[in-house]
Amino acid sequence: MEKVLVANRGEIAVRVLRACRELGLVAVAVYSDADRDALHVELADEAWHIGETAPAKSYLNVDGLVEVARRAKVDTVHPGYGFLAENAAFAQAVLDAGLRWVGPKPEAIAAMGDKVAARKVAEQAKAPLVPGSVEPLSGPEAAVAFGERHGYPLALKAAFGGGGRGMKVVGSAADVAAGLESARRESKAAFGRDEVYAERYLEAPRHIEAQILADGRGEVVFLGERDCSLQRRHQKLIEEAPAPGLPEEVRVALGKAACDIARAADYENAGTVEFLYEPGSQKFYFLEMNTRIQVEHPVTELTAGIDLVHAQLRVAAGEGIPASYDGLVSRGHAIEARINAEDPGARFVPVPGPITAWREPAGPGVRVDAGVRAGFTVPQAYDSLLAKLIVWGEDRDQARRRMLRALDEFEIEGVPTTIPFHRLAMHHPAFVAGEVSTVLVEQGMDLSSLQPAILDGAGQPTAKPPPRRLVIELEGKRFDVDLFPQEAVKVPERIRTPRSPKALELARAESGGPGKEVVKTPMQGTIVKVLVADGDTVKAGQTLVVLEAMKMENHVTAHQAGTVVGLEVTEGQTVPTGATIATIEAA
Ligand code: MV4
Repeated sequence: MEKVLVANRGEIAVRVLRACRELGLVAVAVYSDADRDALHVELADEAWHIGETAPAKSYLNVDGLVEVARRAKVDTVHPGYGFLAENAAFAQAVLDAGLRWVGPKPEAIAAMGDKVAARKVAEQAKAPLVPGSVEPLSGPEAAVAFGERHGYPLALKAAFGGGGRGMKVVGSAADVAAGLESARRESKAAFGRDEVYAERYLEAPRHIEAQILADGRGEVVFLGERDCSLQRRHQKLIEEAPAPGLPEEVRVALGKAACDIARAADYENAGTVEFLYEPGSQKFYFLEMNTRIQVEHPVTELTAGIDLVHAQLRVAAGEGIPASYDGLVSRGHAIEARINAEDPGARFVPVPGPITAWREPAGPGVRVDAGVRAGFTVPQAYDSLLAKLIVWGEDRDQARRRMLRALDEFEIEGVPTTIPFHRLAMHHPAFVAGEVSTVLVEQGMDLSSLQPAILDGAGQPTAKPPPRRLVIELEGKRFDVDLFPQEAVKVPERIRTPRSPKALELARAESGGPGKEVVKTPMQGTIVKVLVADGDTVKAGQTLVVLEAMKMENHVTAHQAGTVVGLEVTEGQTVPTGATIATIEAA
């Protein structure tokens, strides 16, 4: 192994390039139009342009990537996570080109990517499973029959999906048809296939996952678990290792189940076996296996004292699992906070745009894995992860305090980020107590203190005009004084509350007049579904269009009942923030 193509972008491309450099390997980056000035391009030994910004034209283009691998004369391809990392056809194309693939064999990727097949593997390995349908559902009738047998709510899941995309929870037989259609559509859009299966839905489980490493010759080691329960709409926000409060015998059983599943799948390289865990019963259930390095791998690295990407490259080179991995003991506690270009004060809407200032925290026990820097423009086309802030402490509380300190040091300007959310989370009594669950963020946290970012007229966050700084010394003590300019700041529509009848009248006029509601796009993105037509009657809360932005589907709804007039969008159209979708005339 001498030269590695890193078929990815952002922080994980940087992470892998660094590992290559440390191992004396030549690291080759690829980039799309939007990534010409990206950090991963600068840090690579070589960089090759692979196409337009749209992922399908660049980071998802199998033939284009294999062609670049050939022209760059690499001997190995590392896929990172996301994009083609769990695409068996890409792994096969890499192998067919005579190159090493840093990951499991295409057969294992395919088996685990098909969640129904994965359940069969777990069954064969005698690992515990959530009760569910083994075959994909033939239609709504089959789902209703399953609901009658196992009870509601049901989880309808994309058989070829993952990460919650394409998953819908249905509370009753009446919701099955709509839930199934929505799961199928999201799955088709995200993964190109629309098979869906059903499981009994657990109400407030913890998400605990096991990191394993397999040499492909039957040896599998368990490298520790991570708790990834703190998420919002299936987007993980905070991960930690070890899982707080997990009884030792459960940890051992979970590690063994993960290794058994990996062996049954004839697995090779690093992988993650996900479980749902119910603290009350101390029962855990196999969810799925991810056949890639994960975003949250650093918390395992810091507690196990290992480098998982080095290990991946070593295993791919045929060196096997490092001997020292046998008797690993976990030390201390690690927490990771995902720093996303999102506005936590506005329902975590992704906000692409230019980063005008960027200063990372440092100091004891602090690690930053970033994919951006000052001056880079965060593209709309990719996910919103800018960086991961990972801290290690001797124990959980030291790690938590260290995270708070590091969050305070992190300075990012130009785009809003999830940092204010993380501060709130680190102070939340349930988090402090280690009582995490997958519903904590959405149901247990009061996020109302998070202010929306200041937006300009077009709905984009203004790069806050930097304050003028004045340093004064008063009786020998230094004070930094920030002077803010006096111009009126345009307040975004969603936080404007008309206070007087006159203001109310003006607001109405602006919104289309009395009885009219102009529905606008809350963010820039692509219209993937138009669910209404001019003249349709809609109820308040009814979805008008589905808007995809930064890989998430967002349902744009009518706020009042009425008739749709002046529909202005079509499927496939790209829209900016604040574009008019339609007007709803009150009935
Ligand atoms: C579930 C579940 C409850 N019951 N399955 C969401 C992501 C996907 N990997 C599986 N997910 C879930 N599957 C059953 N039968 C709850 C979730 C779930 C979840 C899982 C892991 C992490 C966060 C989650 C948040 C909400 C729901």
